[in-house]
Amino acid sequence: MKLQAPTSLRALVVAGCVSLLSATGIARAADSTAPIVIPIHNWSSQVVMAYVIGGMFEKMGSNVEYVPADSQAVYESIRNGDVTLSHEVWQSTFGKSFYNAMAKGGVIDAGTHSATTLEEMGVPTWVIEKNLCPGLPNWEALKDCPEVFATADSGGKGRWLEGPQSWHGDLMPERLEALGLADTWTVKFAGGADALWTELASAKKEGRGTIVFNWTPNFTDADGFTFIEFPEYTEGCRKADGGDGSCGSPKGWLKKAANYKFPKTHPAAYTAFTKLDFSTTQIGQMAALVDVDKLDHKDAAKQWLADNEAVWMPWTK
Ligand code: TMO
Repeated sequence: MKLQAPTSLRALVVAGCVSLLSATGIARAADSTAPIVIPIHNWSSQVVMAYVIGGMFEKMGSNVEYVPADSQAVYESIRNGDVTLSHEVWQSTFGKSFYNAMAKGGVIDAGTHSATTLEEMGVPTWVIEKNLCPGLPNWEALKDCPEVFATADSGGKGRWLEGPQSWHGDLMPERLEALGLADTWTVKFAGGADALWTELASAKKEGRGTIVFNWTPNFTDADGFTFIEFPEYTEGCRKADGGDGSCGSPKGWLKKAANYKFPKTHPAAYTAFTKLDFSTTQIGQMAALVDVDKLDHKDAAKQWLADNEAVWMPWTK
């Protein structure tokens, strides 16, 4: 009996405090001052977008840190909390690593951009207009024109210039094998994305056919780039997924990922991150600021933020 009075009194005081807090709005926790860690990878739109998103978070009062990160291993880093988020999860190259990390626990899906994606081998459209390999963009045309795409380093075979091997490993060499093209075609890996753009420029200057890995959204959307049409992608068709590898890349999604604690530690920034949504045109422009206009990534992001307040401000509200 004696114990009841203080207990109910305490309950009353607690209830009073709660209602006072919610009445004044103090109950909503502010975002942590701990830095939001944003990864930096090795293609232009991703780097510009990292600084665009970081700039937006800073405008909201958050602290931000940027870390260079491997674009496959980053999902494990997000899972264990070393990295807070990923803002460009491309289905073809990173879907598997993303879902593997999600299945282990610690990574959440923070939404999908409006832009749809394709990451595929292709040719500058003028190669098709000049009819350098009749039948392109159908892949079967490649059977009859490897010599058109031979280079000094390709041993007489036609060459595919792939991106850096860190993006998707042996996907393309496995595809050449699976399609029965490996006797007459070979894959060379570029050291970085810039080597792809240099190759496109020099091939054009020399009027020489070239096949390079590329993707959309990208700055090349505006130049005329045509992706080769391979046998359609189906779930599990790749060698790495147990298939025979004789398929092209998916017409895919572009997602956002986050560590599962991000909504709790930074509720306002997380909410803005879930609302954030870029279109094909916007992502192509971010890449073009660097690869066409030659701004550095940070300046490109500053310019994008200044020119597009009407786009990103509403996400922060
Ligand atoms: C991941 N990437 C857009 C370079 O294909």
